Amino acid sequence: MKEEKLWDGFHLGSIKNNLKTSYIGKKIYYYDVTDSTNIKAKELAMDGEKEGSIILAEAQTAGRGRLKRKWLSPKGSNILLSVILRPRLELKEVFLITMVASVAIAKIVRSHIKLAAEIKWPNDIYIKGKKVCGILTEFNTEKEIIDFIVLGVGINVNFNTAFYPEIKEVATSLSMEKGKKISRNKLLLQFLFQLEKEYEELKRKKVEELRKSWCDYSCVLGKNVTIESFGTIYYGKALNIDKEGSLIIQNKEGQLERILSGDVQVKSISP
Ligand code: BT5
Repeated sequence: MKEEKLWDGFHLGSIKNNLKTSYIGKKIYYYDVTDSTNIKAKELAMDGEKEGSIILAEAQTAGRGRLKRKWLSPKGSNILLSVILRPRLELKEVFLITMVASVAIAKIVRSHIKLAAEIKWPNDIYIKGKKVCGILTEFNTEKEIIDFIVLGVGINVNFNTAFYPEIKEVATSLSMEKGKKISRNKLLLQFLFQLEKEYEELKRKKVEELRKSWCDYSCVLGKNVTIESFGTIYYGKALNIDKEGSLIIQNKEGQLERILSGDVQVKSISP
């Protein structure tokens, strides 16, 4: 009798053969288990690793989100990835990289998986009100200039979140939404291709186009929101996002407030 395989690892040979990028993903550091792909990527970047190299893992023992939060992912189910980038950006422009990744993910999920992915400010991708992907952009600076950026991406692909009480009410996966298993290999190839495309556009200074795509996919703009940002609660209508990624909201008194980062709850759809 054939032994049933519990999970299928990434097929690196096939990924390399089918990769349609010029530099993103050309070099892959692949781990069965690691602490965090972002930690590994930072170490490599500090040692001078080239732009475009990626760190891919089947499981993480210290997968992380913002503010020391945990990122959960059972072995071999999802995409756990970090990309080393070396853009010429100023510190205040770093959010553009999160925008590039968000737009790339929303586009591929919409066009290839045919699910209505939306971007939830500042760093999530949602489907039908549940989180399917989180992005963690980290960086090191040298003399006020960005030396490298580590773009960490966790996409729930074949993850049955129902078994994880901590997140089951708020998280979903592509397979849960689609009702069938999704190929991680194909999705990874599609993501790397789209990421390079969007990143190249950014290098050509197409910031306004990027911002427009981001706004088109946003599930926050135009809605009444509650935002918790570093211990302060803000209420208002989300109006826009500026070039630096701050969310502009209009409070009840009609004043505009600019919020750098935080956790959003969408309250209701505005007329
Ligand atoms: C994020 O943080 O959403 C960024 C997550 C980035 C993870 C990737 S995986 C590859 C790379 N290596 C790393 O170590 N990290 C990156 P944040 O917005 O702070 O959201 C974290 C919160 O999301 C947690 O506190 C949970 O509530 C929830 N969460 C944890 N795991 C989740 C999952 N798999 N799907 C959906 N939500 C999850």
